[in-house]
Amino acid sequence: MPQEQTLILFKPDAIQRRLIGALLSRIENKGYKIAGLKMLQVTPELARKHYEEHVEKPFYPHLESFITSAPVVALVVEGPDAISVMRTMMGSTNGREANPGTIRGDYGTSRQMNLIHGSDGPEAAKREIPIYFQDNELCEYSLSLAASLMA
Ligand code: YYY
Ligand code: MG
Repeated sequence: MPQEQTLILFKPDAIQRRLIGALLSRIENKGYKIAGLKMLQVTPELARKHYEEHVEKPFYPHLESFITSAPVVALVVEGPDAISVMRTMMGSTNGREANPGTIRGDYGTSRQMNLIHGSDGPEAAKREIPIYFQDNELCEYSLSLAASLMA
């Protein structure tokens, strides 16, 4: 059961819809630790770095204009199997296909405005976290025993 860190973004639609608290609660209720947290405006340059593998795809211009349209909240979420468990909690990319009970399944019907980003594997997490966070912006701390048991 590896302790992992994953990069999570609450996308512009989540902020516009005032869902920061609701989405953060799901992560905290699950028992994961927040190791980093900030609000920022994604620039086109940052978007191209983050979505490197999608830059040449036909949907990329729309993705870039969406992700740069308003601020996002970036988080580093830490805990056992955090990368894959967060992906499961997010649900499928398209809100119409995402299962009820998942974030995308519960809050939206869009493929593009799908509320949340999460690293899709260990390689991606390792690449994406430093795009958004300097080392000194991440906090190391222990959770109390009760909170750790939840994780
Ligand atoms: O990892 P995930 O966010 O679930 O999907 P990706 O395939 O990595 O695509 C990144 C992002 O791009 C997706 O969250 C929505 C958007 N997108 C799109 O607008 N149209 C597509 N056909 C595919 C993806
Ligand atoms: Mg992806």
